[in-house]
Amino acid sequence: IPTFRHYQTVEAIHAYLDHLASKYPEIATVGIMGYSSQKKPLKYIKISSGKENAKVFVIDAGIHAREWVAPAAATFIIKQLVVNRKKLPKALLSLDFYVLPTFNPDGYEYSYLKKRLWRKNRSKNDCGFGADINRNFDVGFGGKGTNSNPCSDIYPGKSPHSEPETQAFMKFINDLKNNLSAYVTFHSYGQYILIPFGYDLNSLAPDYDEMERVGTIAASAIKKLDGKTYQVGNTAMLLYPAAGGSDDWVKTATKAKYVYTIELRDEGEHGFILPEEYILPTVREAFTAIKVIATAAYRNE
Ligand code: 0X9
Ligand code: ZN
Repeated sequence: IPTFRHYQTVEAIHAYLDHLASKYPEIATVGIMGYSSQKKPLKYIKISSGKENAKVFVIDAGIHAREWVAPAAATFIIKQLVVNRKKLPKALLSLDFYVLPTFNPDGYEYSYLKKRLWRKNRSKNDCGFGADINRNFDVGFGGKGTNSNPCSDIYPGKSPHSEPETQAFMKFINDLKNNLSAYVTFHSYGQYILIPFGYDLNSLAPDYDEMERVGTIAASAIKKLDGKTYQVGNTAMLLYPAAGGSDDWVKTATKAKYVYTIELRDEGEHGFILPEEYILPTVREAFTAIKVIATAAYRNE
């Protein structure tokens, strides 16, 4: 049972999902969308509204191995949606949530046990191991913010969708896509609420203005917690252009209106190595953003 005082192993996070599914079988079910290159399950939890044809909200985290606070945020959100269900507003009770807390379990474990600043997955290549899963999608594949050297941290893989984690995720989204209304992928760090597209400059996604409006509400709600500032804007303009991201792919391949990449704490003081005392305040910020986005998704179509 996570307390959010410590970063958890992949096994502990997966065990928590199984625990919730057995304790709350009416609400929570666990599934496996596929397997990583080292054959770890890509485990997700479905938190059901119990309503037929409910709108779907997909949340993932941990596409980058070293961004440990992101899987913690996804785990906290799961806990709020399942264990603290009685406290939830109607919008959150009316959506079906699918949460994948560890998108890159091989990389996370490698970062946890061997090399703290590892970013990519652990698939074999000519340099050794690893493709950046967030460069492996087909939207602008191999373009800005990528490097074809397999030793690079932003190596996109040998071809679009070459990585097993990418393939499993795509199949999973394709199965849900008719009802998909919102998608949030958690990363760290920088404190940004990023809006597609990110593959190139000067390319705003459909619904950009609406996403910006809702993102701005989320940032103000976050500010009321501990006074932290999250900047809201287009990925390529606010952060940098980077092709092949999961956000751009979801926005292109589905009808989801609300698609964001959220970069959690901090602003660079500790960077990826965020001390454990900041886990709880950070994951609360993540859940606050999800509440705002879910409310908008529930109201708008
Ligand atoms: O570079 C990334 O993949 C993300 N930043 S991070 O520092 N966590 O690595 C930002 C991704 C934003 N989305 C796209 N560029 N599509
Ligand atoms: Zn990241």
